[in-house]
Amino acid sequence: MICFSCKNLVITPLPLLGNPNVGKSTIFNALTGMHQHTGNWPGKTVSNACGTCIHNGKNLLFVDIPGTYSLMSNSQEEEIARDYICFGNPDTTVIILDATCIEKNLNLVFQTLEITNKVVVCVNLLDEAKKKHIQIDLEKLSKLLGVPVVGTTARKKKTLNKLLSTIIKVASGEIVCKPNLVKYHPIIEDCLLMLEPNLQKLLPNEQTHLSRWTALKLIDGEKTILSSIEKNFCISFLDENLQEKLEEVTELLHANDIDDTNFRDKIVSSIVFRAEDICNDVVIYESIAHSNRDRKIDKILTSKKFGIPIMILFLGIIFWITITGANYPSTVLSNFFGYLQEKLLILFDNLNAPSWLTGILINGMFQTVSWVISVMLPPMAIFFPLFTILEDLGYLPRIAFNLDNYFKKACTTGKQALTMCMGFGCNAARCCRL
Ligand SMILES: Nc1nc2c(ncn2[C@@H]2O[C@H](COP(=O)(O)OP(=O)(O)OP(=O)(O)O)[C@@H](O)[C@H]2O)c(=O)[nH]1
Ligand SMILES: [Mg+2]
Repeated sequence: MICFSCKNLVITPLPLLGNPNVGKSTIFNALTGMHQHTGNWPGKTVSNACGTCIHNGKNLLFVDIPGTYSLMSNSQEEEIARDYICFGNPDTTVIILDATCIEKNLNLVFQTLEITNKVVVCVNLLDEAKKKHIQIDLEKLSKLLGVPVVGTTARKKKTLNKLLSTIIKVASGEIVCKPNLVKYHPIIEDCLLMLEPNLQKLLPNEQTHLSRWTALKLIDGEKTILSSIEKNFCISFLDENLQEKLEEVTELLHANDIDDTNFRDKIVSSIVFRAEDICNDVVIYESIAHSNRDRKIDKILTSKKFGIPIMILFLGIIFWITITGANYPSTVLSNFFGYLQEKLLILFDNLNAPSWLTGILINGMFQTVSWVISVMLPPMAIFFPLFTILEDLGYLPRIAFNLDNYFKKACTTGKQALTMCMGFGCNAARCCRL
């Protein structure tokens, strides 16, 4: 594990964790001066990226983690995030939330609080929340979660100062977090208490705080995470005493109608209800009409009946503008390069250049480059700005949502639709020109 010195204290790399598209990379770039890919659709960051920043004379190392909705390892991104938080043992984990939909984001917060108590919650996109007339009581949120909460607008760098100082305070122990964990079904809580003592004996001394979370995973039987825990901490869950307790726990759960089919549902629903309660307490919608209008538009754009036709219409218009619109600049460029080529041929002729040199330089290199420019540049110059408008309107994530089911059948996700559209847009325009 790399550690960074902060004068009197040593801080391990600080992960920036959060749902997709909440501004992790934007915050990361603003803090470190790096250029991680940002954009208005989920899933741009696919691997961890590191960068440093100096605050009040202290060096901090941040890690931009791929966006994830949970730490339950349903995808590669979730596994990367989960492994970093579980086994990276960071001094502080920064969880970034989208201020416009805190409720959905709290799931990840509660899951992370099971693993580490050194957490700073950053409520980003406050400017967007303001536009949507949403107010958030950050102080109350902090009290309810039991960890510090800081509000930011990542595009305004100065709003990040408080975030930095809070991170340092948590990492140095100046602020001690006392997270309020979600309470599950009473029988599940009893089962966790039964397993925890055995797990505390089994886990390495510095990891005993993971006993509750590990107990949950054991009952859930999440194989990939359990084998990761065994491998990373060099332990085995085949311990006789632990297995006996696990059998006892399973019997108790079965006696209360909780089994493999509904255990995870019960966990998730407890988290969802807690998130809902917290949001009812801390989120104030100043204009119900505004939020209702957004919901109505969203419902239409993602509905089974209209979602796909609207998407085909939008993309069709963009492809049509790209293909027909690119013809004009393409012809101008091609005429210009043709004229230039003629002049260059005359020049080479006057200089008595050998025919093989004229062939290589003018008929070969110059002509190829000029064809590529006149055919490819205009469609790209039209298509990408149009695609950016769709991105800024927030329509790209809706396309990804609409196509997710179809793409899943091809063993991928709806997010790939956006890359496909980009490739398709440029290639279609290029083919038409050729
Ligand atoms: N208005 C506004 N936009 C923001 C803010 N923070 C980020 N954005 C925009 O939100 C979009 C998503 O930002 P990213 O930084 O790419 O989000 P991310 O969390 O890294 O996304 P993934 O890597 O896909 O998980 C970009 O278009 C950003 O410009 C903010 O505070 N206000
Ligand atoms: Mg990112």
